[in-house]
Amino acid sequence: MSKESGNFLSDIHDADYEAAFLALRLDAAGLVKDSGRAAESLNGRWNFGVDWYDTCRRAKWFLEKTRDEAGRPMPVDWDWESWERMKVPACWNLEREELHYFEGSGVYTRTFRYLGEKPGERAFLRFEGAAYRATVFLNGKLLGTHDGASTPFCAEISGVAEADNRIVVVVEARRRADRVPMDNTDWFNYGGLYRDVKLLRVPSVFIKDWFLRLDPSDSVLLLDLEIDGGAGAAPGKASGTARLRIGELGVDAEIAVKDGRGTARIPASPELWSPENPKLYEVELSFTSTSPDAAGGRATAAAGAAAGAAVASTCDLVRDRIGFRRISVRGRDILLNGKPIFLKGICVHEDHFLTGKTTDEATIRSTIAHLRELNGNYLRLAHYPHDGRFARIADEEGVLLWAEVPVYWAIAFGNPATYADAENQLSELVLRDRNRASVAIWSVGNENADSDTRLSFMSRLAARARELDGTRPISAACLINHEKLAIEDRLADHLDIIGVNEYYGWYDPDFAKLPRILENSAPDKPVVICEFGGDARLGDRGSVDDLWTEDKQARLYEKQVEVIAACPYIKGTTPWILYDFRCPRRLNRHQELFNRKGLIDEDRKTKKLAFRVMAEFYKDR
Ligand code: GCB
Repeated sequence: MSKESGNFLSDIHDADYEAAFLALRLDAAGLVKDSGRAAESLNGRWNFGVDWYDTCRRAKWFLEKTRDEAGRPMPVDWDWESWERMKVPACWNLEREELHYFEGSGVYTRTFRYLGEKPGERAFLRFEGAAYRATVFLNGKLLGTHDGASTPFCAEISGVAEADNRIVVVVEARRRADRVPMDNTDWFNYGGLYRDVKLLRVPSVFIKDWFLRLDPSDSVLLLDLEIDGGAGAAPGKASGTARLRIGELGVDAEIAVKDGRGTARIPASPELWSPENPKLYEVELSFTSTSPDAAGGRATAAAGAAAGAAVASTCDLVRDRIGFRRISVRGRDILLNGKPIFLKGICVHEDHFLTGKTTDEATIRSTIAHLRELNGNYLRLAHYPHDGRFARIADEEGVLLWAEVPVYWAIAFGNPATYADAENQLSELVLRDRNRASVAIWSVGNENADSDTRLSFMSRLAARARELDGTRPISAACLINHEKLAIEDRLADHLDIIGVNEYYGWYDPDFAKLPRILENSAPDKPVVICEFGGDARLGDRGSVDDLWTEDKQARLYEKQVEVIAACPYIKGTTPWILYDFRCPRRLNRHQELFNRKGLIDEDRKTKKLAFRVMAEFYKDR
């Protein structure tokens, strides 16, 4: 139906209704670092409507138009306040039985008050995770659309926010072949606003991003910072002086900022962070603008009266606790602070049987406690960015992390939009976590067949990761070339550490292939085995040859660690996986919709026999 026709009704006839929402993107370019900022939480019980036909966006409910031009009431199909309440954060799938497999659109809405506190104040909404696509509206205005289920994004509300505000977020959770991940994964597709939603207040000119780390080869701290230029100035054009203070290190350095950017090399000899000594320093970064209009005309309506009043000379100040360490690769070794290290790890999904991908500090700490019982020092956070608190807590606890983007299995490698999505998710992950000492490795994907389009897609991602962070090794979980029986993948040329998934003794019952493969291969880089394992249902016992039993799983682990221990170039292992996790592909009587490869049951408490095998292996390394 043509839009020109006189009887075209956009609410029902516009098949291309989504284009306008996609034209305004919320992505890595708009991410505001929230470390050290007082945020106000917008969590709680929001009103929620299951919008299976996506009518909120089609019929523009967010405009809240209830009267015609002449002021006559019109019938509308929404009724925010009478809608049921939905917890935020939460995966909707686990909040209502009838939503267990729901993958459509859900409309979340709530009101909040916002009174600007300071002259020139600006405000942002920050979403830590919305699965998969979120379109955000405030007071009827489109703020933008974000893609990607597991990374944070921000939307500026300055100028749009009033004293009383209505926020509407349409979250759409479809699995699609062109998404990252695509429609087929070995985990559950949770939907909703399942991580924290926050309100950030910042000065007119503010520190948008900063990256502080130790030079890989010198006693020097490297700092890059980005200042948002604020009102009146073209974005990114702020000039002034930043000041970095680390009292305990005697660091007090001034950094010139020009056109919104500053970089510095600051001599310092910090005590190095490591799993044995997770030393963190209190860091303070401030910025004072020399731009004439730092107080800004971009005041919110509520702060408007105060705009133009005198500004304090310090425009912005943020704090964080940061560890300094070096992680590198030399030949076939992985070096932490210059010394070879064996990464004693395990994979973990975010999935929790009660809360899905919604997590909390206690859950993260108990995961780390289980890692310690395994005598481990390292976790692979599979297969997507986990909650941002994970790396913060790992910083404190002294746990090394592999952080990954969901470039999983058969992504649409030839599709430029899919690449843009993957690159954006990677950028949001790196921008969120690159000040975290615990994050040791960025991974650009998992188990992708070695094709030309995949090579070009993933090598570009590896290059992008290096561009955002030149201080950490890049890896990916690759497959064995099962025809040649060798570790062989063209992507390895673009990686610093070769990750390998292998399931000898399970999917391929011929375990004898594994030692042959390791002998056949001569990698010039360190290899980490980032998956091996097999399923066992807790409490199901049998002979070591009986599939699905704890006994078979434990024997498989014994054989695996024996072969791995004898291989000179394997420098770490993360068996699959710490906990059983929900998985719609797993339909046999042992699995019952869970992947049962956990060393611990889905209850996240009860250990299977193989747990001890792994703990023994790590004890002596
Ligand atoms: C793999 C995948 C992982 C699966 C696992 C399995 O290779 O990387 O996502 O869950 O195997 O259990 O099959």
